[in-house]
Amino acid sequence: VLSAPRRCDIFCRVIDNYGDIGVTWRLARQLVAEHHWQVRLVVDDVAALRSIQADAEVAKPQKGRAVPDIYAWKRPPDADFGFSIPPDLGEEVDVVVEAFGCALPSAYVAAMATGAKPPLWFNLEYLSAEAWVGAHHMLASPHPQLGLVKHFYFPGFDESTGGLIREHSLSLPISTRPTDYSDYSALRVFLFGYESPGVLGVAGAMATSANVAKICCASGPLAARLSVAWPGRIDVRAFVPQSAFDRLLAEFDVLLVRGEDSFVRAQWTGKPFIWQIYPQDDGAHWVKLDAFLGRYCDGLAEPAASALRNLSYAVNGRDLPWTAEQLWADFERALPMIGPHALAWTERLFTQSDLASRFIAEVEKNLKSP
Ligand code: TRH
Repeated sequence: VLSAPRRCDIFCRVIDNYGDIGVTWRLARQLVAEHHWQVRLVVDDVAALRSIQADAEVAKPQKGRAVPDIYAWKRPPDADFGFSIPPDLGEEVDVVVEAFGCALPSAYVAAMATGAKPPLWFNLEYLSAEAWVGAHHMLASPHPQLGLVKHFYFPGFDESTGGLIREHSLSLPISTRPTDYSDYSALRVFLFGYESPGVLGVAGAMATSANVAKICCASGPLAARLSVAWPGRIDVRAFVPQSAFDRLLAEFDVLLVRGEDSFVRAQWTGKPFIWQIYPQDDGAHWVKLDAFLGRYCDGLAEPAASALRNLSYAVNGRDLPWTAEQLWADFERALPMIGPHALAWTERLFTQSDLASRFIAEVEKNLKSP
């Protein structure tokens, strides 16, 4: 997509963990590096951002650098920013992204309405494979007083949605170690999950499997628990910068990932993976998990589809009439089918345009309209 180098402010509040900032940072970085946008990322938890990026990338705002400028969003949210945001905002910014309904500071919203041409305002939603997402993508919500319009931008898995974040620099195969899934006798597994009974059970089954040669776990509460439960069996991996995360995942044959961003990155490897979805109090995550599995397992024959589904349910904590050991063994046996299926899924996703391209197309369309 051809685009003018737009000026964009992205706001993010970190609810917990690294997904909110992981997604927004990735998008901000791509808009700058690949589309030459000027992006200011305003985040309330700069420490979370530091955990996922190289220190070299965190610096004071500086014009002309190929990385987003980072601003601390101080609490309470309407208090001042770490660096001043220009008051004549309408003149300064073309696009505003409110990540995951984080609620922009009211003074900022008021300033948005004062420019000659108000900026385009998007709420970037969480990723979901549910069928309704396409119909809600880009729906408009007019502000009751200020004459501003916010659009809901829904990432997703098909052309009717806002797409998935995928840098242009990424191409298949990114694997550093191509796997022959017909021989699953020396598997290398990578774990980046939440500490929960479901994951602990399945990780224990991996630890006792003769077919698993290596288990690496990203440092954190899960790695700490597993290291105690399976001394000598778990390699704890320190966090790598987000820009090195794809290469880390590509070292392994089977991945367990979580949340939103690592879930998408696992798919770019083309490798078999199990998704531990971020649990929601009202159980809404089960619907989302099933929506994804419905799409992902389409075309995967039995018994492989059931092996993948059941292991996914077990990891996410559903009570099932089988042990974790039985479910993991079924999954191992199904790998000769799941392996090629995973790659075909990824290749299919690669034929679609990526999120930033679709986002920019919406921006250009809306900026041109009177
Ligand atoms: O950390 P997550 O579980 O994040 C979340 C948040 O909890 C959020 O509130 C929730 O709404 C959302 O999930 C769905 O998982 P996620 O999304 O995978 O984010 C992790 C980020 O950390 C991702 O950008 C990759 C990055 N990362 C690294 O950069 N280096 C590493 O070594 C590891 C293990 C992860």
